Amino acid sequence: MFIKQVYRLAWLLLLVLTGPAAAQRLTQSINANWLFCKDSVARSPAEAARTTHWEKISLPHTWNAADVLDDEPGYYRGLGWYRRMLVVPADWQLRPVYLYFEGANQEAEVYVNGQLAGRHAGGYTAFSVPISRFLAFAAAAPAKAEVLVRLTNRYNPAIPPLTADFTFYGGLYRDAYLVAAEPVHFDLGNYASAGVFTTTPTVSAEAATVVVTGALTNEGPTGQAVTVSTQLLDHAGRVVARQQTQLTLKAGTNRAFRLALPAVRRPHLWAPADPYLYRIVTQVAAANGTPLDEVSSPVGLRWFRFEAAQGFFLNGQPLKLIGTNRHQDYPGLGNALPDALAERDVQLLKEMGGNFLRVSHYPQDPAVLAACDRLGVLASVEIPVINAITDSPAFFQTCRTMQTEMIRQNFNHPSVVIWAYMNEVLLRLPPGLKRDNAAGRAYLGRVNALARQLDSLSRREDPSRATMLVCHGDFSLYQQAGLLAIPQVIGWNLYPGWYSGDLQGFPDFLDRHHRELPGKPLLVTEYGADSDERLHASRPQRFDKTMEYANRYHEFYLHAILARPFVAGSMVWNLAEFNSETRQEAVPHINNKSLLTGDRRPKDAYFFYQAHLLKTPFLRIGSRGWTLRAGTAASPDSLWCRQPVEVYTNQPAVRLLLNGRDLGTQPATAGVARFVVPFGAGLNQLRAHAEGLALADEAEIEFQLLPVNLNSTTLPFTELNVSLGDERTFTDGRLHQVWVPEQAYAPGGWGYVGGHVYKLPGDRLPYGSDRNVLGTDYDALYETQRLGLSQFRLDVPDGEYEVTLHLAELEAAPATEQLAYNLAGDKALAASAARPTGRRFGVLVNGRAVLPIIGAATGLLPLQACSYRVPATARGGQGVVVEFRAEMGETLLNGIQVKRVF
Ligand code: GCB
Ligand code: CA
Repeated sequence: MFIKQVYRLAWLLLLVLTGPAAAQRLTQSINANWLFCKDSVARSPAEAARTTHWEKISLPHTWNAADVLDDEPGYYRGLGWYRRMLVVPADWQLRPVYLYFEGANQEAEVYVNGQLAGRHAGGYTAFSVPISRFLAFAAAAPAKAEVLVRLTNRYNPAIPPLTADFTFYGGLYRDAYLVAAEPVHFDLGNYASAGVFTTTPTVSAEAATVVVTGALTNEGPTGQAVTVSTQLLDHAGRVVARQQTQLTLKAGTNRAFRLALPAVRRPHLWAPADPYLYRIVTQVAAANGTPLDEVSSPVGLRWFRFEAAQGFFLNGQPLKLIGTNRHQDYPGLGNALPDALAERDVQLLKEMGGNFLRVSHYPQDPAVLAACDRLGVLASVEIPVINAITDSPAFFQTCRTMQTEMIRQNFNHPSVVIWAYMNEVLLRLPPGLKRDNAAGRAYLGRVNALARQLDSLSRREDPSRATMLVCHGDFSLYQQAGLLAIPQVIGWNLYPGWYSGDLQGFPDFLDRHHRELPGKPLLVTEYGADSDERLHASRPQRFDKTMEYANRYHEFYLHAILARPFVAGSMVWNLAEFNSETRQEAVPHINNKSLLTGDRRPKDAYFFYQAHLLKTPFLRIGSRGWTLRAGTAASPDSLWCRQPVEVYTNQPAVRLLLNGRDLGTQPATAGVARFVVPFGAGLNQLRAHAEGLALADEAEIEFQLLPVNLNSTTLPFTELNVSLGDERTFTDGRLHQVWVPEQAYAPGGWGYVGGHVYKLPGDRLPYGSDRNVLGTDYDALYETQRLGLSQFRLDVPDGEYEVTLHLAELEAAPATEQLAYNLAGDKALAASAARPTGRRFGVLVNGRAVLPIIGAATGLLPLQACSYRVPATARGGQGVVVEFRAEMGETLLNGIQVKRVF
């Protein structure tokens, strides 16, 4: 009791001595305790308040986390409402109070106590809303206020992006804050920026100058004399330079200030290898010394330039920029990520050895650039003007506002070296327009006008960074539109050997740029190939989505990039798999041109870059996602199957052991040591190590060994899963099954008899379709098929079996919304527009009719997975024979599973 009282006294004393909680700005997150309702009916806040189905949520939040993954095309793009009570302390009556949102997609109206307090357009930049005048304080009591946010992610022709290959998740998907300032504070009304901007006009190894500019606002009732002071602190917190100035602020005014600090001698420079950060703390204080507001941000002392012939230079040294792009979503969370996941992505890029992040295609969470500053990753940021523009004053205005917000909000990040403003803006000319008709030319002129506005705005806002415009691979179109002359750096998104042509098209394109635009620095802002961890091929082909093709693609591209000094840098598309709701591929709704899976596990290509970029010894066994494999024994009496294993390393050679047995060493060429490993049935333990170094990696691979002769006694037949019309192996980690590619029947073994592989004439796919097959997660299996086959047979021993047939009709009307990213032009689209013709055929298993497969009547619907399982008894050495008898159109089979029961 007594002790408690002493404590209380001590507290009181402390309060009296220090006064009320030190004045200054108070910033507090308000992520908890929101209510949400998805409602496109309510029109007004009053109507919304009457709806009863409010759901408790906390920020960050999106309403599209689930519906972008289901089989129903499209996702909710409409209104959502957020509601929250605020309790504002009584002593805030005289303080300017603001709500601050890091991002809301995409049109927001903020109401406080039923009154409109502010609005914002655009889903990727922050905004703040002054709310003091809507707060009602009764005497000395705290004010209660209800905040209501009306938000919509509907299509709006005045707001970019109009279309794009990613999902426009709706929601208050970043952090939200409540800010209470003192009446005199740094400008909180400047495009939601810090209101204080740091530049480093001259930096060299000998000396660096730092200048702070900004504005002060006096929202109080009387004029005030204030001191603005700034201190540059080194990493240890020592003041290395300071400056201050006195100002008089009339009531209700806003006044600019500028503080040039004395030069810092022999500055510790910022660079990817040593991202040394100073900190700058700028304060405004009253005449009596009471601090009123303070803003602090990182400072990296560095200088850079882009050169057309020699690429990028940092601190006077050439530096090849190598990195990735990043989208802001994560499996299961949509775009509503905690900061930690944003930071982790930058960390993963850094661990790869990357030194550049293209923050694409829109400004992202502030945590991303903060991590770039800290970890030493250079960055470009852009606004989402993608594929096309709207030729309207409103669209142009939104773009200019967004560009201004982006630059001012992210100004103080030393990692940023580029402001960009368009991505592949000529990919989709509006309907009816051609590059050579009058309307088309007029449109190109408007795009040019917008590009010029955004480019000069960026140079005016921030002369210290480069401007960039990012194009797709249609050189002459951008040339014709005059776009290549506008920015300081051109970004090219190049996919030869993926969407079109062959790999050699890539270096050819680079050389063309160098020849025709010798004065224009260039970055390869995108390149990549889809790769589905489940798919593998021994003969990889363009567009087969196997890991092996992607590996080959990256090996070729990186080599071409490194061999050309005029290529300032390159960014892989994309760091991780991301959601694009309209995309139909091996994994529907997912773009998997990436170095990491959605849950951020490394694919081989990630190791490949590590092997090239890391300076410290590195060695990893590849194919981490292919630990369950299958294959046919090398010969009728062998008990192993040879398959490739790659080891990624920056060491000269690698030794590989299989279950302790030495498989010898292989030299590592261009970062890869290649082995052919004789896998036995069951568990195979691999251990790779670099000679003479304590550097090793291990992997366990479970192998399902298939007999050559199905009546083998040394390797008895148990089950077989075959993907028809397919050259790839498909590993299903969930059911722990491996599907092998089809083969023609040979006596003693298994395979199809007759028929041909499904392939659309003129299609870019080597075989199969890339349409979303509904009712399955195994799209890749159903997307390939054999047509016109007469049998599928297996010469299995006598016994009882279970046969499962997998079927899907791939002839279907064209998708209503075509893939945004058909960079190959319209030919491929025409091919996928084949009309369903209908078919009817009978199936017999060992002579017994299963059922006639009659199109829709038996469930064989376009793009719908369908399977039938039947028992089969093999007698008298006949094996299992599945017969297909066509009555109308061709027979078909997408997959077959045969399992021995007895
Ligand atoms: C591009 C786009 C990007 C797409 C990518 C692709 O050129 O800029 O947004 O996601 O290609 O995968 O098609
Ligand atoms: Ca955040």
